[in-house]
Amino acid sequence: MSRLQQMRQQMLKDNIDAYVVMRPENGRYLSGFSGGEATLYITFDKALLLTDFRYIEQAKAQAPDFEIIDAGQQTHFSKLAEVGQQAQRVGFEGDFVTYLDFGKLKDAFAQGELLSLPDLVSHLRSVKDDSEVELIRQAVKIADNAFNEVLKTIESGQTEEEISLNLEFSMRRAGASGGSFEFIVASGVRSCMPHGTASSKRVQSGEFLTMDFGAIYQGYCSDITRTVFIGDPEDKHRHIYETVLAAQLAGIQAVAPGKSGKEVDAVARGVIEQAGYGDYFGHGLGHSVGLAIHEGPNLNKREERILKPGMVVTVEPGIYIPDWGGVRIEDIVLVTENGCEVLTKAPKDFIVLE
Ligand SMILES: [Mn+2]
Repeated sequence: MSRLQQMRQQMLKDNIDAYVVMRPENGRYLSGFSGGEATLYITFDKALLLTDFRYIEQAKAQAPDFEIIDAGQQTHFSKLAEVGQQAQRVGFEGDFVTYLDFGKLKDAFAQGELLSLPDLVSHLRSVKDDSEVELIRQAVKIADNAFNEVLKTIESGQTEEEISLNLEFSMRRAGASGGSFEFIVASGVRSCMPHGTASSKRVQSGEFLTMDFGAIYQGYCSDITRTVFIGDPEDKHRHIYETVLAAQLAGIQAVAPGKSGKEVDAVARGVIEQAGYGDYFGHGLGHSVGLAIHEGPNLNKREERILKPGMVVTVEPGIYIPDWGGVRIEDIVLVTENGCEVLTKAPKDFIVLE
């Protein structure tokens, strides 16, 4: 079944006769158009892609199942008012449309009712098809390769920003269109900040170095974290690393269809709690990845949604000790029929650099 057919099936279930897509990832997912600046208007007999002069040719080439409409000098909202005169129950992305745009949508569909259905497309996106999995595999491979390359160049005295830049260069050279988020390169005490983006701090001997980065390949994201040690580790460094690794392996082992996000989270979290570091693991175990770097379902304490084959999630526990440092290890896994396949291949045994 095509994505458009799946979409319409979902619209039937939600009892709506039209849906407006403004989130670029959702538009790309349904239409194939990667230009970003488009509004989709989908009914049971129409699939329209509203864009402007700059993107007409690209949209025609990328979105063959959609009728491409040049909104010209009109806004997408006034065009929607024209094409959507019959619509009675119109779904939209309540988690994306701004307050101002919501007012314009209301004016455009003055005759009908607007329903916030933010999960409609993201629900479809959560299970990846083979072509999507293939692109994610490529994005993961590019990041794995960057880690292996950059590992050879890391030395004390280098700034975190230089390391971040080297990761990006490596991935761009390998075909990535860019990084999938602002990279985290956090060394020494900064490694206790789960989201410490690369700074001008120089890495030194006796420090952990956490690198959390990823590539975008043909629209699809990867996400990997590796923590290495520079210099001579103390027992505590090894112990914290081994604890995080044990939690990560247990988390991966727990990923399977039928499990909820919170069940999987609990398994990895249990390992860290058992070791006495529960208070130092303050974030969720993982999230889904696809056209966006953070998608649902998640793996965390609250996630009730159930994993299904074809979902792609990260498993990324960490321990962060204030004024000391932290460790996080993250892989991407594909949920399969009877468990999961780890897509990330970069080494994750305790790596000690000179
Ligand atoms: Mn992540």
